[in-house]
Amino acid sequence: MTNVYQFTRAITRAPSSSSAHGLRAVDRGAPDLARMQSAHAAYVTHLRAAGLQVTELPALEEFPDSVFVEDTALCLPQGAILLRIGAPTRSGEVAAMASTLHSLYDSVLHIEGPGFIDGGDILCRGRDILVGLSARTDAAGVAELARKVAPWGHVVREVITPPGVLHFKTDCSLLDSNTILSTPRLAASGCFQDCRVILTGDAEEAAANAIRVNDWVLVAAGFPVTALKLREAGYSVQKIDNSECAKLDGGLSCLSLRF
Ligand code: CIR
Repeated sequence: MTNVYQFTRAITRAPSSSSAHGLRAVDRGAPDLARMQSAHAAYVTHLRAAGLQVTELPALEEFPDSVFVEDTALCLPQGAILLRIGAPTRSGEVAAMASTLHSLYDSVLHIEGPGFIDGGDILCRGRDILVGLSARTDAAGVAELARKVAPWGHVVREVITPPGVLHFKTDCSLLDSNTILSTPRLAASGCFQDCRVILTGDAEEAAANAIRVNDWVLVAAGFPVTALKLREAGYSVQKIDNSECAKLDGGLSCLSLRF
């Protein structure tokens, strides 16, 4: 099994000018498109600086949430799996990702349904894959994923996303094969008992969705306690503006597929 945080490639999609119509649980105003584009460009720059070859896809105006490419697919060393996004307005984003994955992978499977599963609910720890049930991911979706990845040697464990939280990974990130960054509310569910857990700082739950990419941990800017905890634990931290995506309940992991 390859190292869980070492990647050579990523896929991103430019924010669309329809982003103002993106889904959100609470309306804190429309994202500022210019600031979102500039933060997205910085994100891509940091992925490249971390050593990744980045495939940048064009914006899809008909899908306001399509910048959040993570939800469309699961990319594993053995192949990719096109998912079945739980939000009806987003289901067409999966077909829009298919040709790119077919060009990069020999093996591309897809979740056929009737269940639903979003990439934001999937945390890969190498052989073990944790999937959080959420308002977007149901038990049938988890079960189909488990059947699809079993021949590749992966084992899926169904876990719970805290109530009111969009996705499982809204509240956690993998820092290395044995270390998780988590909010206290998710860690309290007991799903990380076999790991070392670094908790986000008080009132810094929005910092939990970070990404470990090779030697770097990319973290949303504005959460100094969590950033300090990560540095003290020995990680190299790169802060990135996530203010506009946060208005659409999106975090840093949502903005790329990494493999
Ligand atoms: C949605 O509600 O689907 C988008 N506004 C945000 C998706 C964030 N994606 C993710 O957490 N993987």
